[in-house]
Amino acid sequence: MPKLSKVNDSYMVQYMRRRKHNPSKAPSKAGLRAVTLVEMIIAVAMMAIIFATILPLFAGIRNSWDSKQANAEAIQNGRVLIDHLNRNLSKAVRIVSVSDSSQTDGYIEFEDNDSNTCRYDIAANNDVEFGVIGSLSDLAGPVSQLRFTCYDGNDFSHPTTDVNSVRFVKVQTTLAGLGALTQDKTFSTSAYIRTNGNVPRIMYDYYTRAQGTNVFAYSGEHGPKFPSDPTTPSSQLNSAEYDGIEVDDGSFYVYSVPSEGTRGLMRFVVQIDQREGRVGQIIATWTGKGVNGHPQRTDGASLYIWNYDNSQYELLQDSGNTEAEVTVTGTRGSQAPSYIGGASGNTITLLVTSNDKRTGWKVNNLYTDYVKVELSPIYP
Ligand SMILES: [Ca+2]
Repeated sequence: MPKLSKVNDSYMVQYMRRRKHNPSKAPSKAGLRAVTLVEMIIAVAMMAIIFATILPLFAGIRNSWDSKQANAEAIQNGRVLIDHLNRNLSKAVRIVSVSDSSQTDGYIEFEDNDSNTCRYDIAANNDVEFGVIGSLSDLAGPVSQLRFTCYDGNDFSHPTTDVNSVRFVKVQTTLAGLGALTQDKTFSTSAYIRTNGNVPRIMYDYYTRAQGTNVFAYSGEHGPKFPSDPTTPSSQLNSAEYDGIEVDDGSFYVYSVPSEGTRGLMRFVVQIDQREGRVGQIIATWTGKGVNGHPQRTDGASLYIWNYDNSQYELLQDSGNTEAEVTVTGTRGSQAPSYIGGASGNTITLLVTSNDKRTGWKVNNLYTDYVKVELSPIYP
């Protein structure tokens, strides 16, 4: 006990003495506060530096997360879209219409199993839309590209938009990046068209049909480029003359325009065996040449088809100014039944005219080598 109190006493006494003799060295209240502030300022400054270093890291992590999510979403969108295209195109019965392979905002129309005509295209909001024509709805997007490239069954190097020869469709679409965080992503797929290959064209010409019975040809001259009725000219070819237009062989039926100021005309009338509602397409082809002997007159010939609904000829193709033998051709698709008519309701009428009139004694000859009409049937 005395020992302890002695020790305590001595410490206490020493402290008090020190304080008494040297008061400035003793810790005061004010001194304690000053030290804490400095420490706090230093601490705050250090924290600011640390946060300044760490925060961008957090932002980076968050950006990376967001971009991964957006990219994943884009890939998901793309896969769903491509799967949709592939599934539906593979079930197409026939292609009705398709955009050129160079078109980046392309479209395709096709007939499905239920005879609905469906369509893929890019909507106004840049989404890909799909549905039966007249009621399309958005599938996925936005896309910056939707491109259809079609081929026939034998040639995969030259794209075609001839819907009757399309057997294979390639689709390419690019989903636009969602904001600055993602990149554009391009997806592609392809599909074989099942049944177009089983739809051969039905061909009518002057070799396979009965001349003067269900296929007719007439020649004559005319001032204007084409008549306003489907019965001019009316002078039918004889048997020897028909021989010239049976086969595409360089032997011709030649109509030589007899009068000054007129053109040569040939009218071809083909009676078909199909009902007009079963005709998907009419493809008319004429091979021959128009030769005008006058140097200032135009050579060549033009092919027309009679529209039975509008009662007028429509130009299919003009050969241009050439004396050479040419093939002019033209197709009528969705409105094909308008070009089938006549008394028996099964007639297609074509007209070929010289591109220019006869002048003076210079010859104006219309040579016909071959004519045919092909039909793409629609099967039930
Ligand atoms: Ca011939």
